[in-house]
Amino acid sequence: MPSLLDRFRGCLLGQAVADGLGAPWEGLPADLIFVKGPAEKIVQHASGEVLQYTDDTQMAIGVAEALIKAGRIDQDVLIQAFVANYEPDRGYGQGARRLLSAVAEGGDWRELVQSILPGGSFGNGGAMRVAPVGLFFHNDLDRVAHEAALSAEVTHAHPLGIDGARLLALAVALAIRQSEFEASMFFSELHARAETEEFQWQLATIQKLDPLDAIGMFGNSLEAHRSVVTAIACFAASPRDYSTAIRYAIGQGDDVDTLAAMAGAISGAHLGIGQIPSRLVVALENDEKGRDYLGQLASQLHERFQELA
Ligand code: RVK
Ligand code: MG
Ligand code: MG
Repeated sequence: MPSLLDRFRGCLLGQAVADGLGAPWEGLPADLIFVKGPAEKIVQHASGEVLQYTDDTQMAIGVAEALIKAGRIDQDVLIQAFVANYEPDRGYGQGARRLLSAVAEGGDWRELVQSILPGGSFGNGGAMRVAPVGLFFHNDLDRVAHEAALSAEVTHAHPLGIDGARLLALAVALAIRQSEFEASMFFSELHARAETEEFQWQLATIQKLDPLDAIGMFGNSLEAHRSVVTAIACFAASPRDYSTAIRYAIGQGDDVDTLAAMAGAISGAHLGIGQIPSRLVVALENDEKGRDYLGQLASQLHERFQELA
């Protein structure tokens, strides 16, 4: 069984690798990925090219850094971490880009988060970056749900954007808590904590299905309610094999960097770093906040977790 530290490493690196595998294909339809890929070949990554992660992982790094600093989600510390790390060419959502640029120029996120997108963003940006919250609070599911919502609120004011983050963080926490994946308990815990009708419906439905059959049912685009349960299903359909979970995610088409990043974070948390193919981990970019940094960040987050436990 992997150690807790291996699971922390598996989660952060599993997300980054999957994000990098999916990134070149983001926005393309599934049939084109099948023709040019296919997903199975993409996951083998024989090309030798460096895997560059995108906004998904860059923001997850910010969440981990903010947790290490404050020991909880302090929303002002978090938004400053996002701004400090922000590199616009990492492929941010349009609303997120406008919000982070405005905060960098002195704007107040509490006002911007309500005004940039009407009713607040329901994008999957709150969910794609939230995995460190699931790691850090995995001993207490109510706390996971609470802190995940706080982490989403700085950029995503819409209830669906927040619920997506809550559920993805809970999926990471449950993936750690279950040494042997057990689908019915996993999905009933998620269902019990979903707060929006849409996610409650999706999680009630998935409990009646084989996860493999459910992957194609709940969408593949960048709205939280069209991607979060899909990514969770990719993990649930392959709980013992990281590459297969990522292949399922990339095979969906459209928002594949994010589907893969979310599935990769859950799978990595469940299986640990030792189960992620090392040829993929070594292909990950290793500049300032690349592979080595992600490994150190996982260790620091684990250390801080132990201090506060
Ligand atoms: C590009 C209307 C809304 C909306 C609302 C739509 C990166 C907008 C990552 C918006 C992920 C988009 C993804 C994304 C993460 C959201 N009314 N439209 N109330 N709420 N939308 O900008 O971080 O790839 O079209 O908040 O959630 O890899 O631009 O960003 O795939 O959803 O972006 O929402 O996006 P944002 P995000
Ligand atoms: Mg992205
Ligand atoms: Mg994306």
